Amino acid sequence: MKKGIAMLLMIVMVLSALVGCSDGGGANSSSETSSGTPSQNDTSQAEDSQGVSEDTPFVITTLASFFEQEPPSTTNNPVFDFVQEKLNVEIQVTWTPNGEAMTKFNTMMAGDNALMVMGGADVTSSNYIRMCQTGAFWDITDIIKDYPFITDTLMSDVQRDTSLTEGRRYCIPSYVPDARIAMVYREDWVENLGIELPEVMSAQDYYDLAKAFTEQDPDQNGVADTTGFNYVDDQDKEVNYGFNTLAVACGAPNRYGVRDGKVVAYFQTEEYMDCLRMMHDMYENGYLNSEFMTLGSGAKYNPMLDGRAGFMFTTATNAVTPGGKFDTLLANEPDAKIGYKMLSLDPNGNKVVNSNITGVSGGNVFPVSAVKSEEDLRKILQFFVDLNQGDCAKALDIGIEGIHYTTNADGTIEITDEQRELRDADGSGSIFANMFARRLMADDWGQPLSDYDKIQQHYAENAQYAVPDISVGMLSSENIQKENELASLIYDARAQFIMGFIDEAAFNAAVDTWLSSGGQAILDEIQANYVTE
Ligand SMILES: [Ca+2]
Repeated sequence: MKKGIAMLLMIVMVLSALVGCSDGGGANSSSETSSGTPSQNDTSQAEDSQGVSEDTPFVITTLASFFEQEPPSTTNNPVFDFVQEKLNVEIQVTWTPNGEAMTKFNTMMAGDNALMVMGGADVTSSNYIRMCQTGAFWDITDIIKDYPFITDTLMSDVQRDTSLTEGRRYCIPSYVPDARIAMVYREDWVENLGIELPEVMSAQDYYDLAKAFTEQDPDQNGVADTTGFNYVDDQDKEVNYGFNTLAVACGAPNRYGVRDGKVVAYFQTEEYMDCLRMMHDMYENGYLNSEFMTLGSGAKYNPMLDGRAGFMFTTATNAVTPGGKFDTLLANEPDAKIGYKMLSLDPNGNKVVNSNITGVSGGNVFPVSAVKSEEDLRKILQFFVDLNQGDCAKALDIGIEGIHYTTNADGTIEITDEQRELRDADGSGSIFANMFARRLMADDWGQPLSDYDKIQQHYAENAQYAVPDISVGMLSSENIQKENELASLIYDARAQFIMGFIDEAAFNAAVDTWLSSGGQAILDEIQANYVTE
């Protein structure tokens, strides 16, 4: 573990050193305007050419989404100003709330209002696939080979493949960590019960914890008023967090996998049935919350927030306190402690993490109607590279020296509370959070790491254990639509089995119906595309 972090930091530092070189300056090179002089260092390809430095700024129009109430300010934003000046670009942003990004994307594309860099692409949607097929976007499959930094550093291993459409690259996916789902749990309850949790949790360990949290009065109020597992099944969205994490811990694939050379759906495997039986057992014994079918996305944390439940599977950064998802619990129960564990141990002794269900969540595409030439396309790609290296990377990660941080004599970075707040308030911290392709986490500039940063490090460390959904990027739009149509067959059967309404024979009958109603064609298509990869 320690060794892993050390190794990671080393890699980050080596990268930083390389970046320092290509930037042609020292660690603290000046923040004045781009010199315009190409780097002296000629060790690699097009990436070092600083291709966007000419006298007139290169204009990049973009659709970007924001997560807060208001988009980050683009005026008097020190980081936004710094990047534009340094790289000699003018960025014209059209903002959209994150929840509306895909709609906005589709509306703008349909209305012929495309911008040069469009965010919000949903690579699994049939609409998007059709746009690719009809030539709406630049096919960057070959061009991107000149920018290995983008494919190596700005994409996860899983996303590199899953963001392709019919084998071609149109999209640079947003960097969603391959591994980010964890068991988030009541650490204080574990302490109350004197339980020693293993670092890597087997399915049986999850079961035992759910049982102990239900039966042993972990909140020590003398009343049997707790449930172990805060399970949520709002069908196709959050199901991958809870059920799929346990399924993967039981040794099942993540939605689709390969058995004896054949692509199968996970509900065709014995390991899936092991998981299903365990879930039913937990339901029968009250180790999981009985209202799991009705916990919509707004209510999914409620059993834990109310202090009734002990753990759930969710994004690990939700465990950060304060600022994560459990602040209201902490407000009511100041002694509550939230912990997380990311790794599961499957029956074969492999460390595994359930990866996110779609593999790709949004990304940048380049409409041919807005990017007029390959030269312009290359300028944009080079900008993506430059934005994530050297002084720009540092500005994105920690802001501007003297405004957002101070460098100590020993090279470490000091950030006061006021500076941290200013970086939030002036938009510097969030301006590039969701606009263009970016690195997963901040480089090591000697800055203090927040709890959030530390979890991001675990994401990177654990990516190697991610169990991806192999179907992403492998299906035609027709079959994606078909898959959505058929989904309720399995979701319903699963829920009914967990609640004891149907037996295994009935569950298997639902699987057979799925296969004969189009499911087999889905498996065949994944098989054909997967094997030729
Ligand atoms: Ca109790």
